[in-house]
Amino acid sequence: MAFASRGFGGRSRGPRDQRLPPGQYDVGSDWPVLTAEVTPAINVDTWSFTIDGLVDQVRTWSWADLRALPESKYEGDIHCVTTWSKLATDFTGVSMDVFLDQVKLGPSAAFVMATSSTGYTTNLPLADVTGGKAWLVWAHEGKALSAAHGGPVRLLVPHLYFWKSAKFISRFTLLDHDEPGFWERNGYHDRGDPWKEQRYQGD
Ligand SMILES: Nc1nc2c(c(=O)[nH]1)N[C@H]1C(S)=C(S)[C@@H](COP(=O)(O)O)O[C@H]1N2
Ligand SMILES: [Mo]
Repeated sequence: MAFASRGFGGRSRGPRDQRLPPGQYDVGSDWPVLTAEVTPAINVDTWSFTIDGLVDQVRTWSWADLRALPESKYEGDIHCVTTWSKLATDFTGVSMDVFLDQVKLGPSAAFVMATSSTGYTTNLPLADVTGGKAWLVWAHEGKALSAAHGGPVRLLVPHLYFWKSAKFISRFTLLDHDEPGFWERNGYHDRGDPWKEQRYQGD
C-alpha cells in the first residue's frame, strides 16, 4: 500500500519548509480573509492616500496619481499571526519609499500610524516601511485586489505579521513616538516579527 511507506496518517515526514517561520503552517493556494470590521465598498474614483504628521507638507495621492508612479512587485511569503502562511505569492503596487521620497520628512519622524478608511489603525517604526520593505498594492497574482482583501489598495508589509498590512489604506501619519494601533492596544505585539514569534505583548 502506498501510504505504508510514508508512515501513519499520511503526514509528510520531510524537512520543515525553511520559508515557514516558527509556529506557522502553509495554507497552500488558499488565502483566508480576516477582517475585524464590515468590508467597505471603496471605489477608485474616491480612493485617496494621504501622508501627514511630521512632514513639511501634507500630500494626497488619488488613484490616478498612484497609477502614474513607478510600479514594483513583491514576490514572496506572507504570515498571519493566526498561524497561516501563504508562500510564494505576489503583489503589485508602489514601494512606500516612492511616497515617502515625495514628502519632506521632519527630522524627528521615527514612527508611522497607518490608518484605513474604516478606522482600523496599526503602528510601525519608519524603518519597517522604508528600504524596499513596504508597498501600497492593488493587485494580487495579477488580479485586482478584492474588497475582502482590502481593495482597491492596501498596505503590504510582508516581513511582519499580516495585521500590520492595513487593508483599505487611506493615511500614513508620521510621528516622533510610537503609539499602539487597533490590535496592538488589544494585546498584539508592538512590532510583530514572525521570525521572532512576536505575536502578543510580552513575546
Ligand atoms: N482595515 C483593516 N485592515 C486589516 C484588518 C482589518 O480588520 N481591517 N485585519 C488585519 C489582520 S488581523 C490580518 S491577518 C490581515 C488579513 O488580511 P486578509 O484578510 O487579506 O488575509 O489584514 C489586516 N489588515
Ligand atoms: Mo490577523
